[in-house]
This record gives sequence, structure tokens and C-alpha cells, in this order.
Amino acid sequence: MQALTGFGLVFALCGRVDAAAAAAAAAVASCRNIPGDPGWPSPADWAQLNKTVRGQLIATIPQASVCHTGSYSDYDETACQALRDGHDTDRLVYSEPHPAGVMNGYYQNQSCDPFTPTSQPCVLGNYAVYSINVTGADDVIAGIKFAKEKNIRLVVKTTGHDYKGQSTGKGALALWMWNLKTTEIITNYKSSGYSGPAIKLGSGTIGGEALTVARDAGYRLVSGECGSVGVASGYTQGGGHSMLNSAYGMAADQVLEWEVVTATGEHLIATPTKNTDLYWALCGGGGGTYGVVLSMISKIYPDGPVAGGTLAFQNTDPTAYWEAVSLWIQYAPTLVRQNNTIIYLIFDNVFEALAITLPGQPVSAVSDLLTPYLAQLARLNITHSLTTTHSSTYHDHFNTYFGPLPYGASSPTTILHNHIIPRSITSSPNATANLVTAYRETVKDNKFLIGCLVFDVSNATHPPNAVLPAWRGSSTSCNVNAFWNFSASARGDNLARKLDLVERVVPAIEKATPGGGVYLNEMDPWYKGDWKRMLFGENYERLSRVKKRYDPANVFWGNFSVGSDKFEIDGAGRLCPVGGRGRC
Ligand SMILES: *[C@@H]1O[C@H](CO)[C@@H](O)[C@H](O)[C@H]1NC(C)=O
Ligand SMILES: *[C@@H]1O[C@H](CO)[C@@H](O)[C@H](O)[C@H]1NC(C)=O
Ligand SMILES: *[C@@H]1O[C@H](CO)[C@@H](O)[C@H](O)[C@H]1NC(C)=O
Ligand SMILES: *[C@@H]1O[C@H](CO)[C@@H](O)[C@H](O)[C@H]1NC(C)=O
Ligand SMILES: *[C@@H]1O[C@H](CO)[C@@H](O)[C@H](O)[C@H]1NC(C)=O
Ligand SMILES: *[C@@H]1O[C@H](CO)[C@@H](O)[C@H](O)[C@H]1NC(C)=O
Ligand SMILES: *[C@@H]1O[C@H](CO)[C@@H](O)[C@H](O)[C@H]1NC(C)=O
Ligand SMILES: *[C@@H]1O[C@H](CO)[C@@H](O)[C@H](O)[C@H]1NC(C)=O
Ligand SMILES: CC(=O)N[C@H]1CO[C@H](CO)[C@@H](O)[C@@H]1O
Repeated sequence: MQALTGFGLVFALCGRVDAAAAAAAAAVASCRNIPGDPGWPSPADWAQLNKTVRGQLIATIPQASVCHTGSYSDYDETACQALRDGHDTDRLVYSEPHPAGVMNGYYQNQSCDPFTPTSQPCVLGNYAVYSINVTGADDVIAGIKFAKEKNIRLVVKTTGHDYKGQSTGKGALALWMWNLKTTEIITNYKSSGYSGPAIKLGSGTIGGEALTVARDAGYRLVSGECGSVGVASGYTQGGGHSMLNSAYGMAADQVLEWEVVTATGEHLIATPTKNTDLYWALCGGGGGTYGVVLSMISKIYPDGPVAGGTLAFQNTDPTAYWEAVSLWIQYAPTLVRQNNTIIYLIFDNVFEALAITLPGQPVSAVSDLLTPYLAQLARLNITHSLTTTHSSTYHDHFNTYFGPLPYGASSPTTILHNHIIPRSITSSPNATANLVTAYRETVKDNKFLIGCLVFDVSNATHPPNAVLPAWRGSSTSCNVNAFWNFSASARGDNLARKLDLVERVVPAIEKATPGGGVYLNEMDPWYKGDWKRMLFGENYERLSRVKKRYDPANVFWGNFSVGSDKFEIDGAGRLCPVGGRGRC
């Protein structure tokens, strides 16, 4: 029988004993324990867990411990310098393959940082205290059981490519999925709804690895624009945008089967016909919420040539430049009807479409497609540069624009917030003009840049799923981006920029894009909007019911995930149920 956690106990008591006594019990018992709390597991408890998982328990030593004296006794100036040198150019490689590492500087929080003084102690801060190096379902089940019994926070980390800090947490035990890197091509998958090629991916497989395995077998698949993003992880569970969205739909639309361990410790397969509510929720309703995905089987497609291109022009005359940007926002949705996607950036001084993707078309199709728009640029006296490429496979196309695979060279921005723009806005010159006014304000002073994907998933065929409906009614999803400044003294500047983003920039853009939404994988954790509606839309209530069914004890919690408002972080960093402190 499963032990009643402190949380369960408080609710069981409510209404039966006097409120003051319940409140006193709740104040200590209901929050998740952190190190130093009386309820924190003993060394013997951890040793027992380690035995259960056959020695796969890892105590976190933050990567930058080599940069600090005192805490871990492993100070090493050469190793520290190597971290500093690789840091800005390869931020992901820095944290990704490392248990408990997290990409986002906001959650790293300088608790153990290569750029702070050597004498500053290296402390865990938000990094999970222990990680289970997961090798299979039994490890996940053991981790869930331990977290429940000991009332500690549990998080799931694949890569830590994570903007809202779900894959880490103070005092947490992490299920580290990175080593579940199996890949298997299934040439003739058969189910009642689909017959054709598929791939089974362990949840630790990153996009770059999956694309290579698929290419070698003559196929391609829907995966993220950064090769380093996991596929069967939060990416697909949150929806999944891609250069192949217009051809095949969202990443979540591809899924045929999920292999999951639920919070109640059941090891299940969820498909469109089996455990259908769980299948529905995992396809778009957010990662780390309903269960822990071990693997997924998804559709793949015969590979073939891809035409590619880039288009750029400068801002030499602001009136002409911003009119050109406005026209582009209106034209772009008409350019992606035939399986095409386009990724573009808007800066104050330059516009750059940095990846135009035309699957199955000749190179000449790129300039043909753009001809009407290029005529507008000519009318505005704007000179442009256009480049085109031919790739014989999608993998090669990806490698040209976002390589070198498997990781890719780009440094992700970690101050960012998404907005999904309804087609009613991009098809209206006046509404687009309002949006462009907001964009102009956003990018002036070069504090932010806008990065967008143009796609069309309106007619993608897929089983019912929890992808935010706003995706189907949109052709453009954009992020406002800024780079985190990792200098030791830039902390205040970074936080000020985040505040400006959520208090000034995002409200202005949302005002110009009524009826839109927010991609739940690309949001700022300081977001102040109506998050349930913007992230989950009409699916929220049904997702809450699925959550309740598969995670009745709220083992999983992530900021802005379904059910997250039942908890809050207290002054010491503990995860506590809202109202668990004497407000029964
Ligand atoms: C778990 O056990 C393995 C094998 O005995 C050991 O190497 C490792 O350090 C242990 N982990 C912890 C956190 O003690
Ligand atoms: C960062 O650490 C400070 C204490 O140094 C704390 O007050 C703050 O809440 C932390 N921020 C995050 C995002 O954890
Ligand atoms: C995690 O487990 C895998 C597979 O057993 C092993 O190869 C790897 O070295 C482990 N990683 C760490 C950091 O313990
Ligand atoms: C779009 O892709 C689908 C799936 O590969 C294909 O059947 C269709 O012919 C393509 N359409 C165009 C216009 O290329
Ligand atoms: C473009 O340049 C031509 C010739 O220099 C000029 O007549 C025309 O007014 C310009 N058009 C715009 C929109 O600036
Ligand atoms: C668009 O804006 C112009 C100029 O402000 C205005 O005259 C026109 O009525 C507007 N059109 C629509 C459809 O709102
Ligand atoms: C999607 O399907 C609808 C209804 O069949 C059709 O009107 C629309 O043109 C299609 N959209 C695209 C982009 O093909
Ligand atoms: C980062 O912050 C430091 C310290 O405040 C500052 O000197 C530096 O110019 C900043 N870097 C960028 C790229 O803004
Ligand atoms: C819904 C939710 O959990 N939001 C919280 C996310 O994290 C921020 C910053 O810690 C909180 O302010 C929100 O309340």
C-alpha cells in the first residue's frame, strides 16, 4: 500500500479537525521537503534508492564546481577556463549532456557559475540534488515511489532545453532521460489508423540523431529547428514546430504510440485507441505533467530533395523598410501552402529570411515563389539578396541551415516569449500595420529581435490531440528574443530585460494579435497574461481531468503546466500547495 504523503494527509484532515491544528500540521507537512528539512531523506534512504536503481543514482556536482574553491574541493582553473571559453558559443553543450544541468541562465541563477568570483561558494540553488540515470521503466517507477513516500519534488530532464524551468528544481530528484537513446526504424507499422513507415525513439534521442538514423534508412521526420532538442520529450509533448510542419503537421500529429510510466507507477502504452485520454493529452498538452515518456513511435516519410533559400534586405529608409516588413507578414502565409515553411528574423536594421524550405521542389521554385514579393521590394527601392540551395535529402537541407548536426551551432536565446498570430491578423493590412508598430517598438535599440516560423498545419490529418487549437488557425508563430548576458555583473540587466518583455513588449503584441495563443514550450516564466487560455485554450479543462486521473497526487509539477496553480514556491524555494498553509 502506498504511504499517505503529507499533502494527502492535510486534505484528509480538512473539515474533520479544527482549522488551527490542521494549519499547524500543514505548515510543515505539506510542502515538498528540501535539504535541511526534518523530512528530507537520510543518507541511508538515498543509499537504499541507489540500490533499487542498481547504482544509477547521481549526486549533483554542478559543472562549474571546478571554478570555485570551498564547496566541492575540485577547483581547477584550466577546466574552468575551458567552460568559460565554450560557454557563449556552445551554451547547450555546456549544460545539456550533464545530469541536472539547465540551459536557462535565469534558473541557473549564478548558484554555481564560471563567471562569478572563485571565492563565491558553488551551491546547488535550483539544480536537482540527485538524478536517476534512467535506463528503463523500473528506474522511473522507483523514482516516483521514492518522491511520493519522502514528499520531495520530482522533475524530468531530457536535455534541459527548457525555458520555464520544469526540468530542474530546488531540492528535487530528477529523472534524467538522456541515455534512453534507442532508435528503431519500423518500415511497415500497422494500426487501425495508419499503415506505413515509423520510427521508435527513446526519449533521450535528440533531433539531430533521429534525423541521421532516418536519413540513413531513406526517411525524414518532424523535429525541432535546433538539432539538440529531444524529440520524444517536451518538444513533441508540447506540440512541436518544425521546418516540416506544412508538409506533415505538428510533431504531436505524428505520434502513433507513447510508452509511459504514469504518476501512479503504471507502465502503459497510449495510442489513439488505447488509453486514449492519455494519448490525447501527451500529444500537445505539455511535458512532465501526466507521466514520464520512455519512448514514442511516430510517423516518418520517404526522404527526397529539398529546395532551400535565404532572403535579406537592409533598413536604409525606415518608411520603406517597415512597409516591406508589413507586406512580408501578409505575403508569407500565402507562400507556405504547398508544404513550404519559412523562418525569418526581424531586426531594427535588417530583415533576414534565414531558412526557406520547399520540400520536393526544384531550386527555381524558390525565386518563383518570391517573385510577387520581390516586385514589392523593387517598388520600394529596396535592394535584396537572395540565395538558393538544392539538397538531395532533408537531413542535408537541415545541415545547411541549422548544422552541423547532430547539435547545430546556434546559441539559443534564453529570454524569449512566443505569440501565435491568427490568420485574421496576417490577412488584414490594417491589423498587420498595428502589429508592425508593436514590432518596431520592440526591436528599436536592439534590445530584442523577432524570430518567426511561417507554416500551415490547418489541414494536417491526425488523431484527436491536445495541440493548442490556435496553431491550426495561424500561419505565423513568432518569438521575441534576447540573449542572456552571462557576465557576472549583468544579473540586474537580464532581469530588467525580462521585466520589460513581460510588462511592455508582450502586452503590446497581444493587443495587436487578439485571438492568438502562446506556444507552451517557448514562454517566459514571468508571463502575466491569461496563461490557461493562451497556452491550452479550450483544452484546459479536459487536460485537468486527465491530469487528475493519471497524477492524482500531483507528483509532477512544472511552472505553467496543467494544474500548476495548485502550488507555489515559498521563500526558501520549497514547492508548496496553495492553501496548504492554514487556508483549508
Ligand atoms: C550509487 O551507487 C554507485 C555504485 O555503487 C556509486 O558509484 C554511486 O556513487 C552511488 N551514488 C550515490 C549518490 O551515492
Ligand atoms: C536566485 O537566487 C536568489 C538568491 O540568491 C533568490 O532570491 C531568487 O529567488 C533566485 N531566483 C530563481 C529564479 O530561482
Ligand atoms: C548513465 O548510464 C549509462 C547507461 O548505463 C552509462 O553509460 C553512463 O555512463 C551513465 N552516466 C553517468 C553520468 O553516470
Ligand atoms: C506535399 O507533401 C505531400 C506529402 O509528402 C505530397 O503528397 C504532396 O504532393 C506535396 N504537395 C506539393 C504541392 O508538393
Ligand atoms: C524609388 O526610386 C525612384 C528613382 O530614384 C524614385 O523616383 C521613386 O520615388 C522611389 N520610390 C520610393 C517608394 O521611394
Ligand atoms: C484601414 O486603415 C485606414 C487608414 O487608417 C482606414 O481608412 C480604413 O478604413 C481601415 N480599413 C479597415 C478595413 O479597417
Ligand atoms: C484546408 O482545407 C480547407 C477545406 O477543405 C480549404 O478550404 C483550404 O484551402 C485548405 N487549406 C490549405 C492551406 O490547403
Ligand atoms: C554584458 O554585461 C556586461 C556587464 O554588465 C557588459 O559589460 C557587457 O557589455 C554586456 N554584454 C553585452 C553583449 O551586452
Ligand atoms: C502558473 C504558475 O505556476 N506560475 C508561476 C511561474 O513562476 C513564476 C516565477 O516564479 C511565478 O510568479 C508564477 O506564479
